[in-house]
Amino acid sequence: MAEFTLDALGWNEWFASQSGRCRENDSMARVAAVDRDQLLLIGKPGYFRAKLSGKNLYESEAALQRPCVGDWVCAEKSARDQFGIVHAIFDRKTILRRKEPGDPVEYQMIAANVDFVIIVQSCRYDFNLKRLERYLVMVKDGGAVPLILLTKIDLIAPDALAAQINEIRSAGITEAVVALSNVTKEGVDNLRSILAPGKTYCFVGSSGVGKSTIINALIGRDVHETKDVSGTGEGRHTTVRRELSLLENGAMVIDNPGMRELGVLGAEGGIEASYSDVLALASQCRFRDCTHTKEPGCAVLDALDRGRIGADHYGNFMKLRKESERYQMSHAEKRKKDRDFGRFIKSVKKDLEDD
Ligand SMILES: Nc1nc2c(ncn2[C@@H]2O[C@H](COP(=O)(O)OP(=O)(O)OP(=O)(O)O)[C@@H](O)[C@H]2O)c(=O)[nH]1
Ligand SMILES: [Mg+2]
Ligand SMILES: [Zn+2]
Repeated sequence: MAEFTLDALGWNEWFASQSGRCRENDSMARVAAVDRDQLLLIGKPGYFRAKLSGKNLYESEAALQRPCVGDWVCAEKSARDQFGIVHAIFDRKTILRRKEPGDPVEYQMIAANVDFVIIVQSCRYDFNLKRLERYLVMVKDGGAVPLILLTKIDLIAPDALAAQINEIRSAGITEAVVALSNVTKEGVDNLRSILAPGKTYCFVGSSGVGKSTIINALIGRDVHETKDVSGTGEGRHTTVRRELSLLENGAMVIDNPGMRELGVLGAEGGIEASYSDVLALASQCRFRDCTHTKEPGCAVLDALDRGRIGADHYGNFMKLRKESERYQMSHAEKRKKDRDFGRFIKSVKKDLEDD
């Protein structure tokens, strides 16, 4: 099994100053992936599986405090154990988190301790300045450095690409922009050359923009599944979990599911920009919970009747709205499960104390 130095995995002074929280038999390791209560860690001896210690489970009921990809942890693992035990999580140097849809505002961790976040947009279907600006805010908010990656340049003319870059610069955005094609490979070496050993790069962006494809190209083999996009250029959420991988040159990359999967739709996605006319109308409906299908006083249906908005536009809006609602519902159900699980843990703890 490969051996690693902690420095190669991104260890630095920030974490070293906290190493006092590890126990005698613990060693330091980094979270490469999270699968429910199981963690894939990478440390000096290489990759190994681990679980949270019981004590850590109670303390980390808040989603943001649970270990996520990129975290540094103290873990105890002897050769005969199948799983290591995580005793502590280091304070994060940077965080990447996104707002959950809903009120009050809640956050979901995307990754921890990433140095750079590569914001990916496909210049053919996905390019959107407003969304790019929101991503930039999200990245800077957590302390990482943003980079901008435009993919699929094989699908547009060079002057159209130049116009997009010009649009980015005109908006006062000064971050590095790399443009590439995974088909012709133009620009791939350019991206590779800016990835530094020991640094961690997290790729974010809509589904189908080519995140996994470019990461596979950087790794040199297909470890991340990719899939064709539909005719409309809409992705299909091929990647379902976050995973940190090591490149040959020593840089680390984290793949992510497309942001739609994470529920950006509605809150931060294109729906707002593309349907601002319908949303403005919807705010004038008589009922606050109007579904715009049959209610009296519905401003959206009224505009549809008068031909002020097209039937296609209305249909697409309703389709997206349904999709977004389905996501929010499943999200609420998931949270309920998390709460029930928290109660279960508490009751077990209480039983133990009562004994
Ligand atoms: N023409 C063209 N197609 C590309 C390019 N990069 C990726 N694709 C294709 O776009 C599709 C989606 O690519 P993925 O890498 O799966 O996209 P993703 O961003 O990982 O998507 P999620 O995992 O759903 O978030 C695949 O069919 C790729 O072959 C490119 O530069 N040009
Ligand atoms: Mg993917
Ligand atoms: Zn309405």
